[in-house]
Amino acid sequence: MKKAIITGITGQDGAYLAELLLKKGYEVHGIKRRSSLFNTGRIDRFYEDPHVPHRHMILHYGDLTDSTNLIRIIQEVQPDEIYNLAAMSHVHVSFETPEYTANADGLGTLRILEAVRLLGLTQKTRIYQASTSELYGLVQAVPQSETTPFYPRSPYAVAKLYAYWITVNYREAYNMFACNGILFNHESPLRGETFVTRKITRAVAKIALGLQDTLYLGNLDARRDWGHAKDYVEGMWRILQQEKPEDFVLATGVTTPIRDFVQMAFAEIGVRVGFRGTGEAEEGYVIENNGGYHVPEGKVVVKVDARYYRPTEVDLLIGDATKAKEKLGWTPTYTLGEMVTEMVAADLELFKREQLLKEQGFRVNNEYE
Ligand code: NDP
Ligand code: GDR
Repeated sequence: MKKAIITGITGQDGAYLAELLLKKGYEVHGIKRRSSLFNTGRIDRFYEDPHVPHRHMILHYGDLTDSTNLIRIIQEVQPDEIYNLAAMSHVHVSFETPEYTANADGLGTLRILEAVRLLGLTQKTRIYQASTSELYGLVQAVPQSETTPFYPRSPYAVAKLYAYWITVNYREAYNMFACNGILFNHESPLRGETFVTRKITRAVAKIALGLQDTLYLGNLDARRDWGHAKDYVEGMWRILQQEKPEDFVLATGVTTPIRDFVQMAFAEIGVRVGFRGTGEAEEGYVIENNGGYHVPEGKVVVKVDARYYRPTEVDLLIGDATKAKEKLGWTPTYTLGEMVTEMVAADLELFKREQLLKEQGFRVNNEYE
């Protein structure tokens, strides 16, 4: 039975990847941070209690900023594969916490590579590094592929640039099987609530149910190449099954402005949204409502709030995943439309459940005084 360690197992990708590896018969070891609240909501579905004999999924407390702890876990597990997904992954927040981001996202990767080297596992353990399309930053050329120059535009991206190159360096210096997946944005119903797609689908669901009035967003002009996380974790696994360690772009090749994502999400509840005005004065309003929800025509549902602008922005991402298609046989299976449908439906269900609980007199979200 193969053993894999997943750092960041409690995150969006960690959850989908753990499920995939369990299905493939792996023993999965997840590293999770201690938190004052449970942070295992995304993996509870397939989590196994420590009292279950012959478990296939085991959680370890750990943190990418603590090398002794990483060395101990890697020594204990002797993994065949490590997927380094843990990171302070929010681009905007990285401007507020640049030093921590460099530590966790940049040096954290070094700590994993160095642990594997010090433990003499260089010829046993394969390492996947979660690199990102944010490396391309200020547009140099499109579509972006493995050979497009990098120009990072945030503390997050700069930290990930270090992680990218230290992975390449350890591969070349110590003959390690260490690979970068340069993944373009990927989303799902499990996406963190403050990333733009999930922020939009949650707001659409809440506006439909009368639980929210307005959705405040930042730059509506930015364009992203959005895929589905389920497809992308399959790509991560394939990257580590190659004969030779190499770096790969995973992307859909389709780019969409934030504004269009908003319109697609509202269309899911039968509401057609139009935009008027420019810059900070731009707003989205209801042109037509053919759905069953009470969202009156003319109502302003989207406003721009400059607090969500970033000091430096990545304007356009569109990926070229030809290499992954040719060498890994990887192509995305979800269209953006299918993903938006799934995300809005999931958030509608979430908030309908919350509404029902409230109507029945139950507290939700720890509403204690
Ligand atoms: P999430 O933010 O959903 O998950 C991040 C995970 O990292 C969480 O489990 C989090 O724990 C954990 N984590 C954060 N800091 C530390 C730390 N110091 N020590 C240990 N664990 C830590 O990210 P995604 O699942 O979306 O992304 C996975 C990886 O892929 C990240 O590295 C991200 O930067 C990268 N990436 C993501 C893309 C995307 O579009 N989703 C695209 C390209 C790259 P907790 O739950 O406790 O917060
Ligand atoms: P990104 O994702 O920065 O691409 O990083 P995010 O969803 O945060 O932003 C995408 C674009 O939307 C614009 N935007 C807003 N973003 C947020 N979060 N909130 C808003 O209100 C808002 N309004 C407009 C942003 O300016 C940006 O242009 C994600 C993360 O998962 C990274 O970890 C990963 O490396 C990259 O994707 C690929």
